[in-house]
Amino acid sequence: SAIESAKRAAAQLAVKEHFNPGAHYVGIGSGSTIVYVVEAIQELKDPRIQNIHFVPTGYQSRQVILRAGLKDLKFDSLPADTLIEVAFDGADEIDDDLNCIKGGGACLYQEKLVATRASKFICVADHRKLQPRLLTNWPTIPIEVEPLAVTTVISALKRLGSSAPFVREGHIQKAGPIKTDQDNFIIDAPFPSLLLYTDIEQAAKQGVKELKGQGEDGQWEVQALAKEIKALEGVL
Ligand code: DER
Repeated sequence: SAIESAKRAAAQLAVKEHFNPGAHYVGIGSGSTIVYVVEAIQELKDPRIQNIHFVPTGYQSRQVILRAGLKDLKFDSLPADTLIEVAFDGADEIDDDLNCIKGGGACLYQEKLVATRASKFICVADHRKLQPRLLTNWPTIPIEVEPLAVTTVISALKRLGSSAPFVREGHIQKAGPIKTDQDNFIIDAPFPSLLLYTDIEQAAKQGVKELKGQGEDGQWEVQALAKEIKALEGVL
């Protein structure tokens, strides 16, 4: 399909530009796009690849590495103070500043562990994932939660403005909640599309312009609005 070929093309470009066959440690993410990344690495047919330790980000990721005949290394076996040269992974949505929504595949915990230990994080995705702001196509923020903490986290998310956070269920493939590779639950928290600071700034400038047109009262309002923007700057 067109989407699969877009994923494959993105993976081949990512490997061509950012994969070094002489690397010692390479992170491998989870999901379907990452399969094309590993295929592209194999297609290089560079013998040095057999000396690389590929660090998985969960059970499925490790299966992709092993099925390709590559060497895997558990994250906690990485020598201390050693960085993974590059980590490849997918995402559910990405904005122009490369902020990502991760966790559609419920592997975000180890994905973020590996990403934080990598010198370079390469997000591989087809065009559907790139949006001007997050929560456009992907309406929820996935969060990994210890089962004991579910009710606490749900009420905290509601206070943060999430309309109806819910525990991800297996539905037809599993009765009840799904469990992550760490034996935790996933809460999917719906949030309205993220307001960018520039949105607020734009609205404030527009507001000031309109108020200035209202003479004396407008001036007072302008000061009040300026105070509000200052307060917002503290929050954002
Ligand atoms: O869970 C994640 O963040 C994964 O990277 C995943 O959602 C991306 O999956 P895909 O490559 O199958 O879209």
